[in-house]
Amino acid sequence: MNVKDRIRSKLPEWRERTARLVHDHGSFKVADVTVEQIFGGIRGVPIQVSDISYVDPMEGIRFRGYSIPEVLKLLPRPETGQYPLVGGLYYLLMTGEVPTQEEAEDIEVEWKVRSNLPDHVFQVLKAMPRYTHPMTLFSQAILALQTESIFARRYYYGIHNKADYWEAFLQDSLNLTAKLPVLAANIYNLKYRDGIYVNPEPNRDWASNFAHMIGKEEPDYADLCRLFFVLHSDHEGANVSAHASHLVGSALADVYLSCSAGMNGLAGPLHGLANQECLRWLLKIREHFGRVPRRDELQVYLESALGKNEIIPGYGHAVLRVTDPRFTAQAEFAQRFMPEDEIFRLAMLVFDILPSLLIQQGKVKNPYPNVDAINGTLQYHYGVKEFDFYTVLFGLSRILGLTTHITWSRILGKPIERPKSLTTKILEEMIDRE
Ligand code: NMX
Ligand code: MLT
Repeated sequence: MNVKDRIRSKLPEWRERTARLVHDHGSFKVADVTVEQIFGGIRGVPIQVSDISYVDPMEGIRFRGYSIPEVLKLLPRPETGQYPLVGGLYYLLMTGEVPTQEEAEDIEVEWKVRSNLPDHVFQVLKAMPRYTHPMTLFSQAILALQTESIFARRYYYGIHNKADYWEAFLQDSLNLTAKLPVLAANIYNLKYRDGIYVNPEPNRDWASNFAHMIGKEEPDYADLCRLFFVLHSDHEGANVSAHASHLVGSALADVYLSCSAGMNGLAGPLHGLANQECLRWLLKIREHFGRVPRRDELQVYLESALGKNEIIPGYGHAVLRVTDPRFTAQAEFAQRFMPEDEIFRLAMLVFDILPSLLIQQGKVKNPYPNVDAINGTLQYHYGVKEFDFYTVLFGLSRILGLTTHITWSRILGKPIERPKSLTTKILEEMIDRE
Protein backbone atom coordinates (compact mmCIF):
# COMPACT_ATOMS: atom_id res chain seq x y z
CA MET A 1 0.00 0.00 0.00
CA ASN A 2 1.50 3.28 -1.16
CA VAL A 3 0.41 5.46 1.74
CA LYS A 4 1.82 3.02 4.32
CA ASP A 5 5.16 2.84 2.51
CA ARG A 6 5.35 6.63 2.24
CA ILE A 7 4.67 7.00 5.96
CA ARG A 8 7.23 4.30 6.76
CA SER A 9 9.88 6.13 4.75
CA LYS A 10 9.27 9.34 6.74
CA LEU A 11 9.04 7.75 10.12
CA PRO A 12 12.75 7.69 11.13
CA GLU A 13 13.20 11.40 10.39
CA TRP A 14 10.14 12.47 12.42
CA ARG A 15 10.97 10.19 15.32
CA GLU A 16 14.51 11.50 15.33
CA ARG A 17 13.38 15.16 15.26
CA THR A 18 10.98 14.66 18.15
CA ALA A 19 13.48 12.68 20.23
CA ARG A 20 16.14 15.34 19.61
CA LEU A 21 13.81 18.14 20.77
CA VAL A 22 13.05 16.32 23.99
CA HIS A 23 16.65 15.23 24.56
CA ASP A 24 18.41 18.51 23.71
CA HIS A 25 15.73 21.04 24.75
CA GLY A 26 13.57 19.21 27.25
CA SER A 27 13.67 22.07 29.78
CA PHE A 28 12.98 24.85 27.23
CA LYS A 29 9.97 26.83 28.50
CA VAL A 30 7.26 27.19 25.82
CA ALA A 31 4.67 29.15 27.84
CA ASP A 32 3.51 30.30 31.25
CA VAL A 33 -0.06 29.64 32.35
CA THR A 34 -2.03 32.40 34.03
CA VAL A 35 -5.00 32.16 36.39
CA GLU A 36 -7.12 33.80 33.70
CA GLN A 37 -6.17 31.04 31.23
CA ILE A 38 -6.95 28.26 33.69
CA PHE A 39 -10.43 29.68 34.23
CA GLY A 40 -10.74 30.68 30.57
CA GLY A 41 -10.74 27.33 28.79
CA ILE A 42 -6.91 27.04 28.66
CA ARG A 43 -7.15 29.56 25.81
CA GLY A 44 -3.89 30.17 23.99
CA VAL A 45 -1.86 27.66 26.01
CA PRO A 46 0.08 25.37 23.67
CA ILE A 47 -0.84 21.86 24.78
CA GLN A 48 0.60 19.69 22.06
CA VAL A 49 2.50 19.55 18.78
CA SER A 50 1.01 18.10 15.61
CA ASP A 51 2.14 18.71 12.06
CA ILE A 52 -1.07 17.71 10.28
CA SER A 53 -2.43 21.25 10.15
CA TYR A 54 -1.95 24.63 11.81
CA VAL A 55 -4.35 27.56 12.34
CA ASP A 56 -2.67 30.94 12.11
CA PRO A 57 -4.91 33.54 13.82
CA MET A 58 -4.43 36.04 10.97
CA GLU A 59 -4.44 33.63 8.05
CA GLY A 60 -6.43 30.56 9.01
CA ILE A 61 -5.81 26.91 8.35
CA ARG A 62 -2.89 25.39 6.49
CA PHE A 63 -3.02 21.66 5.82
CA ARG A 64 0.53 20.29 5.99
CA GLY A 65 1.73 23.81 5.22
CA TYR A 66 -0.65 24.43 2.31
CA SER A 67 -3.33 27.16 2.43
CA ILE A 68 -6.87 26.44 1.24
CA PRO A 69 -6.39 28.07 -2.21
CA GLU A 70 -3.17 26.03 -2.63
CA VAL A 71 -4.85 22.78 -1.60
CA LEU A 72 -7.76 23.41 -3.98
CA LYS A 73 -5.30 24.11 -6.79
CA LEU A 74 -2.75 21.36 -6.17
CA LEU A 75 -4.79 18.29 -5.27
CA PRO A 76 -5.83 15.91 -8.08
CA ARG A 77 -9.44 16.04 -9.23
CA PRO A 78 -11.78 13.39 -10.56
CA GLU A 79 -12.44 13.37 -14.29
CA THR A 80 -16.02 14.45 -13.70
CA GLY A 81 -15.46 17.20 -11.16
CA GLN A 82 -13.87 20.58 -10.56
CA TYR A 83 -12.93 20.11 -6.89
CA PRO A 84 -10.31 17.75 -5.40
CA LEU A 85 -10.63 14.06 -4.68
CA VAL A 86 -10.93 13.66 -0.93
CA GLY A 87 -8.61 10.65 -1.23
CA GLY A 88 -5.88 13.06 -2.31
CA LEU A 89 -6.45 15.24 0.72
CA TYR A 90 -6.18 12.19 3.00
CA TYR A 91 -2.90 11.26 1.34
CA LEU A 92 -1.63 14.80 1.93
CA LEU A 93 -2.70 14.76 5.61
CA MET A 94 -1.23 11.31 6.25
CA THR A 95 2.10 11.68 4.41
CA GLY A 96 2.67 15.45 4.19
CA GLU A 97 3.12 15.16 0.40
CA VAL A 98 0.90 16.40 -2.41
CA PRO A 99 -0.18 13.19 -4.15
CA THR A 100 -0.04 12.41 -7.81
CA GLN A 101 -3.33 11.55 -9.54
CA GLU A 102 -2.50 7.87 -9.10
CA GLU A 103 -1.73 8.21 -5.39
CA ALA A 104 -4.98 10.08 -4.76
CA GLU A 105 -6.92 7.44 -6.70
CA ASP A 106 -5.15 4.68 -4.75
CA ILE A 107 -6.70 5.97 -1.54
CA GLU A 108 -10.10 6.11 -3.23
CA VAL A 109 -9.64 2.46 -4.24
CA GLU A 110 -8.55 1.48 -0.71
CA TRP A 111 -11.71 3.13 0.58
CA LYS A 112 -13.95 1.26 -1.86
CA VAL A 113 -12.51 -2.09 -0.86
CA ARG A 114 -13.02 -1.35 2.83
CA SER A 115 -16.43 0.37 2.70
CA ASN A 116 -18.64 -2.51 3.80
CA LEU A 117 -20.68 -1.91 6.99
CA PRO A 118 -21.32 -4.89 9.27
CA ASP A 119 -24.97 -5.71 9.81
CA HIS A 120 -24.96 -5.08 13.56
CA VAL A 121 -24.25 -1.39 12.91
CA PHE A 122 -27.53 -1.11 10.98
CA GLN A 123 -29.28 -2.92 13.83
CA VAL A 124 -27.91 -0.44 16.37
CA LEU A 125 -29.12 2.49 14.27
CA LYS A 126 -32.54 0.99 13.68
CA ALA A 127 -33.03 0.23 17.38
CA MET A 128 -32.84 3.92 18.30
CA PRO A 129 -35.98 6.10 18.52
CA ARG A 130 -36.72 8.06 15.34
CA TYR A 131 -36.22 11.40 17.11
CA THR A 132 -32.58 10.59 18.01
CA HIS A 133 -30.27 13.37 16.84
CA PRO A 134 -28.19 12.31 13.79
CA MET A 135 -24.97 13.17 15.64
CA THR A 136 -25.91 10.74 18.42
CA LEU A 137 -26.53 8.05 15.78
CA PHE A 138 -23.25 8.88 14.07
CA SER A 139 -21.23 8.60 17.26
CA GLN A 140 -23.06 5.40 18.31
CA ALA A 141 -22.46 3.79 14.92
CA ILE A 142 -18.73 4.57 15.10
CA LEU A 143 -18.66 3.03 18.55
CA ALA A 144 -20.55 -0.03 17.27
CA LEU A 145 -17.86 -0.39 14.59
CA GLN A 146 -15.24 -0.77 17.32
CA THR A 147 -15.86 -4.52 17.10
CA GLU A 148 -13.76 -4.31 13.91
CA SER A 149 -10.70 -2.66 15.44
CA ILE A 150 -7.52 -4.35 14.27
CA PHE A 151 -5.46 -2.58 16.93
CA ALA A 152 -7.78 -3.69 19.78
CA ARG A 153 -7.59 -7.29 18.57
CA ARG A 154 -3.81 -7.29 18.08
CA TYR A 155 -3.28 -5.64 21.47
CA TYR A 156 -5.45 -8.25 23.17
CA TYR A 157 -3.50 -11.05 21.57
CA GLY A 158 -0.21 -9.32 22.36
CA ILE A 159 1.56 -6.91 20.03
CA HIS A 160 4.08 -5.56 22.43
CA ASN A 161 6.40 -3.51 20.29
CA LYS A 162 5.16 0.08 20.63
CA ALA A 163 7.02 1.05 17.46
CA ASP A 164 4.62 -1.15 15.46
CA TYR A 165 1.31 0.12 16.89
CA TRP A 166 0.91 2.71 14.17
CA GLU A 167 0.41 0.11 11.43
CA ALA A 168 -2.75 -1.18 13.10
CA PHE A 169 -3.88 2.41 13.71
CA LEU A 170 -3.40 3.17 10.01
CA GLN A 171 -5.45 0.09 9.06
CA ASP A 172 -8.22 1.11 11.47
CA SER A 173 -8.09 4.68 10.14
CA LEU A 174 -8.46 3.54 6.52
CA ASN A 175 -11.25 1.15 7.47
CA LEU A 176 -13.20 3.73 9.46
CA THR A 177 -12.84 6.54 6.93
CA ALA A 178 -13.80 4.13 4.11
CA LYS A 179 -17.10 3.38 5.82
CA LEU A 180 -18.06 6.96 6.70
CA PRO A 181 -19.97 7.92 3.52
CA VAL A 182 -22.06 4.72 3.71
CA LEU A 183 -22.60 5.25 7.41
CA ALA A 184 -23.60 8.91 7.15
CA ALA A 185 -25.81 8.28 4.12
CA ASN A 186 -27.59 5.49 5.96
CA ILE A 187 -28.28 7.76 8.91
CA TYR A 188 -29.68 10.35 6.50
CA ASN A 189 -31.83 7.77 4.73
CA LEU A 190 -33.01 6.23 7.98
CA LYS A 191 -34.08 9.59 9.37
CA TYR A 192 -35.43 11.32 6.31
CA ARG A 193 -36.02 8.79 3.49
CA ASP A 194 -37.96 5.99 5.19
CA GLY A 195 -34.82 3.94 5.73
CA ILE A 196 -34.15 3.13 2.06
CA TYR A 197 -30.77 1.57 1.32
CA VAL A 198 -28.75 2.86 -1.64
CA ASN A 199 -25.64 0.97 -2.72
CA PRO A 200 -22.44 2.95 -3.31
CA GLU A 201 -21.35 2.84 -6.95
CA PRO A 202 -17.89 1.50 -7.85
CA ASN A 203 -17.16 4.21 -10.43
CA ARG A 204 -17.72 7.12 -8.03
CA ASP A 205 -15.29 8.78 -5.64
CA TRP A 206 -15.78 8.96 -1.84
CA ALA A 207 -17.54 12.33 -1.89
CA SER A 208 -19.77 11.83 -4.91
CA ASN A 209 -20.80 8.41 -3.61
CA PHE A 210 -22.07 10.10 -0.47
CA ALA A 211 -24.06 12.58 -2.62
CA HIS A 212 -25.43 9.69 -4.68
CA MET A 213 -26.44 7.61 -1.64
CA ILE A 214 -28.48 10.48 -0.15
CA GLY A 215 -30.21 10.97 -3.51
CA LYS A 216 -28.52 14.18 -4.67
CA GLU A 217 -27.41 13.57 -8.24
CA GLU A 218 -26.59 17.13 -9.39
CA PRO A 219 -22.88 17.23 -10.39
CA ASP A 220 -22.51 20.60 -8.63
CA TYR A 221 -23.58 19.00 -5.36
CA ALA A 222 -20.89 16.31 -5.68
CA ASP A 223 -18.39 19.15 -6.12
CA LEU A 224 -19.80 20.94 -3.09
CA CYS A 225 -19.31 17.70 -1.10
CA ARG A 226 -15.68 17.48 -2.26
CA LEU A 227 -15.11 21.10 -1.24
CA PHE A 228 -16.93 20.73 2.09
CA PHE A 229 -15.09 17.52 3.04
CA VAL A 230 -11.70 19.02 2.20
CA LEU A 231 -12.39 22.24 4.11
CA HIS A 232 -13.65 20.59 7.32
CA SER A 233 -11.08 17.82 7.50
CA ASP A 234 -8.87 19.35 10.15
CA HIS A 235 -8.35 22.50 12.23
CA GLU A 236 -5.09 21.75 14.05
CA GLY A 237 -4.89 19.59 17.15
CA ALA A 238 -6.46 21.60 19.96
CA ASN A 239 -10.07 22.27 18.96
CA VAL A 240 -12.62 20.39 21.07
CA SER A 241 -13.11 17.36 18.80
CA ALA A 242 -9.42 16.91 17.92
CA HIS A 243 -8.34 17.38 21.51
CA ALA A 244 -11.04 15.02 22.83
CA SER A 245 -10.09 12.25 20.43
CA HIS A 246 -6.38 12.79 21.05
CA LEU A 247 -6.90 12.60 24.82
CA VAL A 248 -8.91 9.39 24.56
CA GLY A 249 -6.40 7.92 22.09
CA SER A 250 -3.53 8.72 24.45
CA ALA A 251 -4.86 5.94 26.70
CA LEU A 252 -4.25 3.63 23.70
CA ALA A 253 -7.97 3.55 23.02
CA ASP A 254 -8.33 2.60 19.34
CA VAL A 255 -9.39 4.80 16.44
CA TYR A 256 -13.11 3.98 16.81
CA LEU A 257 -13.25 4.80 20.53
CA SER A 258 -11.27 8.00 19.99
CA CYS A 259 -13.28 9.24 17.01
CA SER A 260 -16.60 8.56 18.70
CA ALA A 261 -15.37 10.70 21.61
CA GLY A 262 -14.32 13.44 19.19
CA MET A 263 -17.78 13.40 17.57
CA ASN A 264 -19.44 13.86 20.95
CA GLY A 265 -17.49 17.11 21.33
CA LEU A 266 -18.33 18.18 17.80
CA ALA A 267 -22.02 17.75 18.66
CA GLY A 268 -21.89 20.73 21.05
CA PRO A 269 -23.50 24.04 19.91
CA LEU A 270 -20.33 26.05 20.55
CA HIS A 271 -18.41 23.71 18.21
CA GLY A 272 -19.83 21.78 15.21
CA LEU A 273 -23.51 22.09 16.06
CA ALA A 274 -23.22 25.83 15.30
CA ASN A 275 -23.67 24.58 11.72
CA GLN A 276 -27.33 23.82 12.22
CA GLU A 277 -27.92 26.68 14.64
CA CYS A 278 -26.67 29.12 12.08
CA LEU A 279 -29.02 28.09 9.31
CA ARG A 280 -31.91 27.98 11.76
CA TRP A 281 -31.07 31.53 12.77
CA LEU A 282 -30.94 32.75 9.14
CA LEU A 283 -34.29 31.11 8.39
CA LYS A 284 -35.74 32.74 11.51
CA ILE A 285 -34.68 36.16 10.21
CA ARG A 286 -36.27 35.49 6.83
CA GLU A 287 -39.45 34.29 8.51
CA HIS A 288 -39.50 37.36 10.77
CA PHE A 289 -39.47 39.70 7.77
CA GLY A 290 -41.36 37.37 5.40
CA ARG A 291 -38.45 37.91 2.92
CA VAL A 292 -34.79 38.85 2.87
CA PRO A 293 -34.71 42.10 4.86
CA ARG A 294 -33.28 45.37 3.56
CA ARG A 295 -29.94 46.45 4.94
CA ASP A 296 -31.41 49.03 7.34
CA GLU A 297 -33.99 46.53 8.64
CA LEU A 298 -31.35 43.87 9.26
CA GLN A 299 -29.11 46.42 11.01
CA VAL A 300 -31.88 47.20 13.54
CA TYR A 301 -32.63 43.48 14.00
CA LEU A 302 -28.98 42.64 14.70
CA GLU A 303 -28.52 45.62 17.06
CA SER A 304 -31.53 44.44 19.02
CA ALA A 305 -30.22 40.83 19.20
CA LEU A 306 -26.84 42.03 20.48
CA GLY A 307 -28.61 44.39 22.91
CA LYS A 308 -30.24 41.27 24.42
CA ASN A 309 -26.80 39.63 24.65
CA GLU A 310 -27.76 36.93 22.16
CA ILE A 311 -24.92 34.77 20.81
CA ILE A 312 -24.88 34.98 17.03
CA PRO A 313 -24.10 31.51 15.67
CA GLY A 314 -21.29 31.34 13.13
CA TYR A 315 -19.46 34.42 14.45
CA GLY A 316 -16.38 34.51 16.67
CA HIS A 317 -13.59 32.02 17.08
CA ALA A 318 -11.25 30.87 19.81
CA VAL A 319 -8.15 31.24 17.61
CA LEU A 320 -8.98 33.06 14.36
CA ARG A 321 -8.92 36.86 14.25
CA VAL A 322 -9.95 37.24 10.61
CA THR A 323 -12.74 35.92 8.37
CA ASP A 324 -12.36 32.15 8.28
CA PRO A 325 -10.87 31.18 4.88
CA ARG A 326 -13.24 28.19 4.90
CA PHE A 327 -16.12 30.72 4.93
CA THR A 328 -14.49 32.55 2.01
CA ALA A 329 -13.98 29.36 -0.03
CA GLN A 330 -17.64 28.42 0.33
CA ALA A 331 -18.81 31.98 -0.36
CA GLU A 332 -16.81 31.82 -3.61
CA PHE A 333 -18.47 28.51 -4.49
CA ALA A 334 -21.91 30.00 -3.81
CA GLN A 335 -21.09 33.14 -5.79
CA ARG A 336 -20.18 30.91 -8.71
CA PHE A 337 -23.00 28.35 -8.61
CA MET A 338 -25.92 29.96 -6.76
CA PRO A 339 -25.46 33.76 -6.62
CA GLU A 340 -29.19 34.49 -6.53
CA ASP A 341 -30.02 32.16 -3.66
CA GLU A 342 -32.00 34.11 -1.02
CA ILE A 343 -30.40 32.56 2.06
CA PHE A 344 -26.93 33.07 0.58
CA ARG A 345 -27.76 36.74 -0.04
CA LEU A 346 -28.98 37.01 3.55
CA ALA A 347 -25.83 35.33 4.93
CA MET A 348 -23.69 37.80 2.95
CA LEU A 349 -25.77 40.74 4.16
CA VAL A 350 -25.21 39.63 7.76
CA PHE A 351 -21.48 39.38 6.93
CA ASP A 352 -21.61 42.95 5.64
CA ILE A 353 -23.24 44.39 8.76
CA LEU A 354 -22.49 42.24 11.81
CA PRO A 355 -18.67 42.49 12.23
CA SER A 356 -18.77 46.25 12.78
CA LEU A 357 -21.66 45.87 15.29
CA LEU A 358 -19.71 43.20 17.18
CA ILE A 359 -16.66 45.49 17.21
CA GLN A 360 -18.82 48.31 18.63
CA GLN A 361 -20.24 45.98 21.28
CA GLY A 362 -16.62 45.37 22.30
CA LYS A 363 -16.95 41.91 23.86
CA VAL A 364 -16.11 39.36 21.21
CA LYS A 365 -12.42 38.85 20.40
CA ASN A 366 -13.11 37.91 16.78
CA PRO A 367 -16.04 39.73 15.14
CA TYR A 368 -15.75 37.82 11.85
CA PRO A 369 -17.59 34.75 10.54
CA ASN A 370 -16.31 31.23 11.04
CA VAL A 371 -17.05 28.36 8.67
CA ASP A 372 -20.43 27.61 10.23
CA ALA A 373 -21.82 30.99 9.17
CA ILE A 374 -22.20 29.68 5.62
CA ASN A 375 -22.12 25.86 5.68
CA GLY A 376 -25.86 25.27 5.92
CA THR A 377 -26.68 27.92 3.32
CA LEU A 378 -25.09 25.85 0.55
CA GLN A 379 -26.50 22.53 1.74
CA TYR A 380 -29.98 24.06 1.95
CA HIS A 381 -29.71 25.33 -1.61
CA TYR A 382 -29.00 21.81 -2.91
CA GLY A 383 -31.96 20.35 -1.05
CA VAL A 384 -30.29 19.02 2.10
CA LYS A 385 -32.83 20.86 4.21
CA GLU A 386 -32.69 18.72 7.33
CA PHE A 387 -30.35 20.97 9.23
CA ASP A 388 -29.89 18.71 12.22
CA PHE A 389 -27.86 16.58 9.78
CA TYR A 390 -25.30 19.29 9.01
CA THR A 391 -22.98 18.43 11.90
CA VAL A 392 -22.76 14.85 10.60
CA LEU A 393 -21.36 16.28 7.34
CA PHE A 394 -18.82 18.18 9.43
CA GLY A 395 -18.01 15.00 11.40
CA LEU A 396 -17.68 12.85 8.30
CA SER A 397 -14.97 15.18 7.12
CA ARG A 398 -13.36 15.90 10.50
CA ILE A 399 -12.61 12.21 11.08
CA LEU A 400 -10.08 12.45 8.23
CA GLY A 401 -8.07 14.78 10.45
CA LEU A 402 -8.74 12.99 13.72
CA THR A 403 -7.56 9.63 12.38
CA THR A 404 -4.40 11.23 10.95
CA HIS A 405 -3.55 12.88 14.30
CA ILE A 406 -4.17 9.57 16.10
CA THR A 407 -2.02 7.55 13.67
CA TRP A 408 0.85 10.04 13.96
CA SER A 409 0.54 10.06 17.75
CA ARG A 410 1.27 6.35 17.65
CA ILE A 411 4.11 6.82 15.12
CA LEU A 412 5.72 9.28 17.51
CA GLY A 413 4.88 7.17 20.58
CA LYS A 414 3.10 10.00 22.41
CA PRO A 415 2.41 9.09 26.04
CA ILE A 416 -0.85 9.06 27.97
CA GLU A 417 -2.05 12.64 28.49
CA ARG A 418 -2.41 13.52 32.13
CA PRO A 419 -2.11 17.20 33.11
CA LYS A 420 -2.78 18.38 36.64
CA SER A 421 -5.80 19.90 38.34
CA LEU A 422 -5.66 22.11 41.45
CA THR A 423 -8.17 23.07 44.10
CA THR A 424 -9.29 26.69 44.54
CA LYS A 425 -7.61 26.70 47.96
CA ILE A 426 -4.27 25.54 46.54
CA LEU A 427 -4.48 28.22 43.86
CA GLU A 428 -5.26 30.94 46.44
CA GLU A 429 -2.37 29.78 48.58
CA MET A 430 0.00 29.84 45.59
CA ILE A 431 -1.01 33.45 44.91
CA ASP A 432 -0.67 34.44 48.60
CA ARG A 433 2.86 33.03 48.70
CA GLU A 434 3.98 35.26 45.79
N1 NMX B 1 -22.18 36.54 19.31
C1 NMX B 1 -22.28 37.32 20.42
N2 NMX B 1 -21.39 37.34 21.41
C2 NMX B 1 -20.31 36.57 21.29
C3 NMX B 1 -20.11 35.75 20.16
C4 NMX B 1 -21.09 35.75 19.16
N3 NMX B 1 -21.01 34.97 18.08
N4 NMX B 1 -18.96 35.07 20.30
C5 NMX B 1 -18.44 35.44 21.48
N5 NMX B 1 -19.27 36.33 22.09
C6 NMX B 1 -19.10 36.91 23.42
C7 NMX B 1 -18.92 35.80 24.45
O1 NMX B 1 -20.19 35.30 24.90
C8 NMX B 1 -18.17 36.48 25.53
O2 NMX B 1 -19.09 37.27 26.28
P1 NMX B 1 -19.01 37.39 27.87
O3 NMX B 1 -17.70 38.07 28.13
O4 NMX B 1 -20.19 38.21 28.23
O5 NMX B 1 -19.04 35.99 28.41
C9 NMX B 1 -17.27 37.45 24.76
O6 NMX B 1 -17.88 37.63 23.48
C10 NMX B 1 -15.84 36.96 24.57
O7 NMX B 1 -15.85 35.69 23.91
P2 NMX B 1 -14.60 35.28 22.99
O8 NMX B 1 -13.40 35.22 23.88
O9 NMX B 1 -14.53 36.18 21.84
O10 NMX B 1 -15.02 33.84 22.45
P3 NMX B 1 -14.53 32.40 22.95
O11 NMX B 1 -13.13 32.19 22.46
O12 NMX B 1 -14.78 32.22 24.40
O13 NMX B 1 -15.52 31.44 22.18
C11 NMX B 1 -16.76 30.74 20.28
C12 NMX B 1 -15.40 31.20 20.78
C13 NMX B 1 -16.60 30.28 18.82
C14 NMX B 1 -17.22 29.54 21.13
C15 NMX B 1 -17.76 31.91 20.39
O14 NMX B 1 -17.33 32.98 19.58
C16 NMX B 1 -19.17 31.51 20.04
O15 NMX B 1 -19.91 31.03 20.92
N6 NMX B 1 -19.61 31.71 18.74
C17 NMX B 1 -20.91 31.29 18.30
C18 NMX B 1 -20.95 29.79 18.12
C19 NMX B 1 -20.12 29.35 16.92
O16 NMX B 1 -20.16 29.93 15.86
N7 NMX B 1 -19.37 28.24 17.11
C20 NMX B 1 -18.64 27.65 16.00
C21 NMX B 1 -17.16 27.61 16.22
C22 NMX B 1 -16.46 27.09 15.00
N8 NMX B 1 -16.69 25.66 14.76
O17 NMX B 1 -16.92 25.32 13.64
O18 NMX B 1 -16.59 24.81 15.64
C1 MLT C 1 -13.00 23.77 14.03
O1 MLT C 1 -13.06 23.64 12.81
O2 MLT C 1 -12.63 22.86 14.77
C2 MLT C 1 -13.54 25.02 14.62
O3 MLT C 1 -13.29 26.13 13.83
C3 MLT C 1 -13.25 25.22 16.08
C4 MLT C 1 -11.82 25.46 16.48
O4 MLT C 1 -10.88 25.47 15.70
O5 MLT C 1 -11.66 25.71 17.70
